[in-house]
Amino acid sequence: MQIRNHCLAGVPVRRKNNGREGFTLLEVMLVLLILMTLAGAGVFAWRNYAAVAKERQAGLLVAEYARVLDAYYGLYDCYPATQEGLDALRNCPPSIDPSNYKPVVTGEIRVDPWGSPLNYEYPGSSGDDDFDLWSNGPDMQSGTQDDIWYKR
Ligand SMILES: [Ca+2]
Repeated sequence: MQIRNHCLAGVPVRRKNNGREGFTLLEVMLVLLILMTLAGAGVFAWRNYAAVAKERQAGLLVAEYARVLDAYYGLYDCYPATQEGLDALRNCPPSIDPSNYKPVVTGEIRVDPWGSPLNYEYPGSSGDDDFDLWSNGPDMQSGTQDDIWYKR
């Protein structure tokens, strides 16, 4: 890019470049529009990724507590009753002799990625000697389509 300067009566004058050097307002607006579209698509993709990651995390949490419940079953030959809930994994429930009780979980019972406690019922809906365990999912409501269930 060369700019030629001319002198008119001793005053330097910059010559017009007939629009070839620099960007028009339309070009700048078009570039901004493209950048905003790409940024919007990036934010959407990231939110979708974060939602999928939380659902996977909830599935892993449910599976982890199912294994802990099986460990409990291995020790006491029963699952905790619905009323005893997952708290029976760390505090002696009424159905177990306290002198024989050892907690299978230390610390708090973890909640799902949306902050809701897991749901637990025993006996479960299968009718077998098994439990139901599920997360409420993103809507934090039980009994809706986004619930995340433990399945054997
Ligand atoms: Ca739900």
